[in-house]
Amino acid sequence: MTESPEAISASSYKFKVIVVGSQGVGKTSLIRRFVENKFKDEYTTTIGTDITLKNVDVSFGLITYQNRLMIWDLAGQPRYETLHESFIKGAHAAMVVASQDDPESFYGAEGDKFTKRIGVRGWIELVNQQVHVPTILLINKADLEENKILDEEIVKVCEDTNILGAYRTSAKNGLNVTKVFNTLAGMPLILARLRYIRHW
Ligand SMILES: Nc1nc2c(ncn2[C@@H]2O[C@H](COP(=O)(O)OP(=O)(O)OP(=O)(O)O)[C@@H](O)[C@H]2O)c(=O)[nH]1
Ligand SMILES: [Mg+2]
Repeated sequence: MTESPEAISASSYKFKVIVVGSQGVGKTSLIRRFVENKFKDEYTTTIGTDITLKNVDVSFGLITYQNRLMIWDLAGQPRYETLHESFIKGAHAAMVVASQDDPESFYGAEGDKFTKRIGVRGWIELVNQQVHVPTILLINKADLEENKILDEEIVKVCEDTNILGAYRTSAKNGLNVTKVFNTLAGMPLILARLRYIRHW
């Protein structure tokens, strides 16, 4: 079951946001762009899990919430799949990332435990086994000319799953990165406020 975000005060909450997706799609780079506004061309694969904290204010008109985001970044290698359970547990929102120049990161690929890739539908399934949370799909590396993932395919995946929205992003030039994180940061608030409604 999905837990409500932890209230720090009446107008501030602590959320866990998980970022999942195949190896090398840019998960760590997207987080770095959002948190530090920086980008590195060199690739250093994530080992296990990294956690980054970031305060994000979300306003609905006159009401502002000061949220503390705990952004969990999971290594994309299949051999880390045993970590998934503890990684996903307690999440309040999720981002699933694929890369537009790497169709396997979107569709998945058969293989042994070192080479298989689970793709967007596979990641959604893994997340949904444990929590039901607002989920957004990111098709990253939008700055590259090479684009092997059509809009129709993206829409189809979203219609078949619980993905709420999909954005083309670039950690390199910043396209849509802040927008996606800010959008996601507002969503668990809805769940938090629903706790005040009787009979829910
Ligand atoms: N052109 C371009 N390159 C990117 C973008 N995002 C990431 N990269 C590059 O892609 C490579 C992999 O990026 P990472 O952020 O390490 O990917 P990851 O998904 O965290 O990979 P793992 O930790 O191995 O699962 C790096 O060389 C980045 O510089 C982007 O938006 N555009
Ligand atoms: Mg990484």
